[in-house]
Amino acid sequence: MKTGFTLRNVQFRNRVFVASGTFGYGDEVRNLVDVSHLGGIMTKSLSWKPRDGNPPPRIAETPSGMLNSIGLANIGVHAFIEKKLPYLRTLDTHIVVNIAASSVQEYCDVLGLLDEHEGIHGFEINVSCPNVKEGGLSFGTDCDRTAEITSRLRALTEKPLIIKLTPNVTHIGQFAAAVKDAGADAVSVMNTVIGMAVDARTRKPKVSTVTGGLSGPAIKPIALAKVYEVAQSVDIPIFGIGGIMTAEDAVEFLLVGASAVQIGTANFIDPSTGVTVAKGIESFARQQGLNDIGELVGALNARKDFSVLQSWL
Ligand code: RRO
Repeated sequence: MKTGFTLRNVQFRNRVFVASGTFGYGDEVRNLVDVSHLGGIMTKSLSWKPRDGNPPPRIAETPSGMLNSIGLANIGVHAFIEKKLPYLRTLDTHIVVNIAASSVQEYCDVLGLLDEHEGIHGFEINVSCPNVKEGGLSFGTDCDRTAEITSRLRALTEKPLIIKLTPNVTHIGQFAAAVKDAGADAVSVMNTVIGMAVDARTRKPKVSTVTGGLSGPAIKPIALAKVYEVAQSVDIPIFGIGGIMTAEDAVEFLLVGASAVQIGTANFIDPSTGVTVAKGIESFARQQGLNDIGELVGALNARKDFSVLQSWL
């Protein structure tokens, strides 16, 4: 069974990754997960300087989901290189570093510094954090800005450049087309959906910033629709993300057009979900008589003239 796929100059072992912010820098789950069964690890977003993030409470459970307002807490790029990268280099999987920033120059500085170091196989650019005042969504909801960041970063690296898009826009397909034209190799679809949870008795919002990013199975149908829209708009690979708990969920994302998937919230229940999903996709493909998991990509059986998306695109 062929499980892998190629992005630019990198051959990934399989199509299942762990999503940024749900697997730390790999070391938290040391001895818990055999990462050699994953396509790769997307690290927690890194900025130039360390950030403490937002005040607590910053996580709340919601029906079939999780609301977060972490606020880009991270150790900063220098501590990452010194303290985390040496361990990540020892892992038998690919490492994609996620970068977030509050200015175009900061994105360039972080990527430029990381690009010089061994053991990083690609970059995922976060233009879609819902929980910070500067940068974050103010970039990711502006198509020209998103394209500008992409072309500036493209000029700095030969490694795979993946732009992580937000669902909090009207037409995500237009953003995917803009970043493709600016040189992106792939897109990640999608970051969290802006949401809110309220405690009726205390009359308080359940996260300190009032609104946060909603993830988990609650958003899976939204994510499937966004991946489908992007797949109708561009021909670059899509990493599908949003509430994947099982191999069958992952196959649904492949069918609507994702070339690979990322496991996010499920890691907080069981950090080895990605390994289970990767094995499960393989047995599903075998049961279907396939030789290559890639045969599932975009293989949705749908009347193409029926989707309401067609009138938008
Ligand atoms: O750290 C966060 O609050 C966060 C980030 Br950077 C992101 O990209 N998505 C999200 O839901 N939370």
